[in-house]
Amino acid sequence: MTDTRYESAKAYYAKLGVDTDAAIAKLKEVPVSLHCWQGDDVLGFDHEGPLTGGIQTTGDYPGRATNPEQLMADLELAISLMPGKKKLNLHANYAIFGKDGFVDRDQLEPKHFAKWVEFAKKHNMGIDFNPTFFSHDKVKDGLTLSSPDEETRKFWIEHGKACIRISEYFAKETGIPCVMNIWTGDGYKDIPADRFGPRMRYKDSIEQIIAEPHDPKLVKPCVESKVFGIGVESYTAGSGEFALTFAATHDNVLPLMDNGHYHPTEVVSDKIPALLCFFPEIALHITRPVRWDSDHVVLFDDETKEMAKEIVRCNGLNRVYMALDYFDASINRISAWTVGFRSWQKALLNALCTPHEALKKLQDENRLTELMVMQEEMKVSPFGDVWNKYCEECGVIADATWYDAVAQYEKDVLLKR
Ligand code: RNT
Ligand code: ZN
Repeated sequence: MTDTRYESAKAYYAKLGVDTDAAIAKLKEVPVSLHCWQGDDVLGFDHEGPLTGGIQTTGDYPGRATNPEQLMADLELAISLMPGKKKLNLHANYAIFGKDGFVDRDQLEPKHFAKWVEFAKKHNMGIDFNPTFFSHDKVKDGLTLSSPDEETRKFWIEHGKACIRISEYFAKETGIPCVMNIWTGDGYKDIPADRFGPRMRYKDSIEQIIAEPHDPKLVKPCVESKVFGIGVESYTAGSGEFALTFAATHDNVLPLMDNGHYHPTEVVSDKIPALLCFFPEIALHITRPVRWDSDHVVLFDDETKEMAKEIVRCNGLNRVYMALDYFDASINRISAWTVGFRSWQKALLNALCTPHEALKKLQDENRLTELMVMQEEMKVSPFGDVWNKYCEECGVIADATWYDAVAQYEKDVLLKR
């Protein structure tokens, strides 16, 4: 059944100049970073207490993972339902303290992540990493790397440096470069009296962090910008201009765009080709903002498709590090992971099955009426048959019945937590 349908879809695409076999083969090689933090509402294992720092999860669906074993078990089920190549995205607050006991974030060492390395190796994944500048009592007055309090700032700089060392350890262990992303929620709720000072301190702090010795082929530091956060509506130190200019003026630092971090009518799909004109490599956080940076589960929607198309048609699949970043606590978390990852896989496959050359030609010849007709035609292409074939080749269930395994696990495991 899949085969006949796939053969007919393949013929449809071939007429447009698209080789669906090649699209499928290509996508199997493209890593997408899966964030560990959807599984436990971004809480991690290094502190008691709520998620703070301008980000929020909402909902109290049962079954949240509360320890490393649970989180790994949940991840394992999610991964088994996702086609394609995965990387694991960890946050520093997911450190696993063994018998030597707890250390604070400025003292973290590779050994605190050894279990994660084991997990990643078992699943053939590289690892990406994030220092955690939130949910901690040393966030002073909402500030970390931009704090006017030198002791506070120093603590967080040391945390960043420790994370560079851990990132290099991940890269060496897995043989795959580690993308290390710096995001802080530093900012002010109301009109600040000094916008320059915090940014100069933020700049100096990140410079000190990246001065920690590392091989730029193994560790890829990124700076993630944000327009505002909950409780820091008026000013964020790491604004768009700040992060972009920082990356542009420092060797081997990548800008990271999170598509929830801009004004609602701005689109990251348009920013991707702009940045690729200048940066050898860039990084993305893929999320779904609903009215604000709400971090809803990624769906196969128009802007998601458009971002994937830009990456593909800029020939940027090996220049853009793609990571998912969302957290929904109101639905089954394993399903949230799976739906989001599968949606981004669909978007990439859809992009790889788009006749970009033919469409560009229409644009360059100013045949914009026909361009519109073709773009609309592509929306009803037999893409689903290519998707089914891709899932089949990856050994995962193509249709929505993958959810049966999640429902069963919810009953057997999650509801008993
Ligand atoms: C917050 C940023 C940041 C976080 C993660 C948990 O708005 O998007 O990337 O979501 O670090
Ligand atoms: Zn993000």
